[in-house]
Amino acid sequence: QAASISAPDLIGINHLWIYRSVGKVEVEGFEQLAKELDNASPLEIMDKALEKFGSDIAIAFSGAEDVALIEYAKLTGRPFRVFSLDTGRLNPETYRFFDEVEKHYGIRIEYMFPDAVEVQALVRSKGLFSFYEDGHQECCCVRKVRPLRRALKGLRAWITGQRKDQSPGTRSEVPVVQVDPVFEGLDGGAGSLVKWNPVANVDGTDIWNFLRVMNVPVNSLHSQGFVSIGCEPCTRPVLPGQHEREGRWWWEDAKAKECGLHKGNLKEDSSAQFNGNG
Ligand code: ADX
Ligand code: SF4
Repeated sequence: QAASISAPDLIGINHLWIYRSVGKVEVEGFEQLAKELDNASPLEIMDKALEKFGSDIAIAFSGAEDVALIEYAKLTGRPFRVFSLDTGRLNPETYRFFDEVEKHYGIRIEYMFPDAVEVQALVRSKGLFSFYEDGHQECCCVRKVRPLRRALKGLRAWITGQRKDQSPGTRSEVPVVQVDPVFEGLDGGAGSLVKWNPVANVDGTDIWNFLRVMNVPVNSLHSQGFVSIGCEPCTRPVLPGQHEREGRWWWEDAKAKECGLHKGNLKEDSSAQFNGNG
C-alpha cells in the first residue's frame, strides 16, 4: 500500500525544512566566528560570549579546574551565570568546593538536580552501582544528561570547560564556539543553542598556571592525585604519566568515555540529534 501524506505531515515537513535551513545559516556563521576566534585568548572569547548572549548564557561548572571559566568571566567585568549538575553522587570535597566558589565570587550556583522519580526507578530496580555492571550511560542519562537538557532549554548559549587535550579520542576537534550539535535552547530546534568552549585550545598546564597566578580556590581532590573530576564512584586518581581520562569510567572502553554531556564530539552520534537519547 502506498504511503499517503496528509496535510499535517506536510506542515511538519515544512517546519523541519525551515528549521534545517535556519540551522544551516547559523552553523556557517558560527563556524566563521570559530575561525576568527581560534587564536583569541580565553578571556577574549569569554568576553565575546557574555557580550553576545547576556543573561541567556551560563557557564557549566563541574567543580574541577573549569573554575578557570568563572575567573575569566569575573575578569570581563560583565554579569555572568553559573550552573552545575548535582548528580547526587559527587565527592564531599566537590560539594565543599562549590560552597567555597560561591563565597569567593559572591555568586549563587544554579544547581540542577535529577528527576526524583527517575532516580528512584533506576536505583530501586538496579541498585546503586549498576554502572559497573552495564555501563555508565543509563545512570549518566538520568543524573546528568536530562537535567542538562532542562537547564539548556532555558538558555540560548552555554559555556563549557572542554579542552582538546582532555581526550585525544573524543575532544581533539572541539572548536572555541559552535552551534550545539545535540541540545536545544530556548527557541527549540536545530540552531537554537550555541556552545562556547573558551579553553578548547588551552593546555591543562596553562590552566593550572593561570589558577595559581590568580590565586583561585581549587577542589582539594586535585592535591590527592585527581586530575579530571566527575562523580565519586566513577572517578579515581591517576598516576604520573597516566592520561587524565584514565581516571574516569576506567572499566569501560576509551571511546565510550563521554557521558552524554558532550556526545556531539562522537562522530557517529551527531546524526542522533533531538532523538531523545540520553
Ligand atoms: S564529562 O562529560 O566527562 O563529565 P568533563 O568532566 O570532562 O565532562 O567536563 C567538561 C565540561 O563539561 C566541564 O568543564 C563543564 O563545562 C561540563 N560539565 C561536566 N560535568 C558537569 C557538571 N556536573 N555540571 C556542570 N557542567 C559539567
Ligand atoms: Fe552515574 Fe557515574 Fe554517570 Fe555519575 S558519572 S551520573 S555516578 S554513571
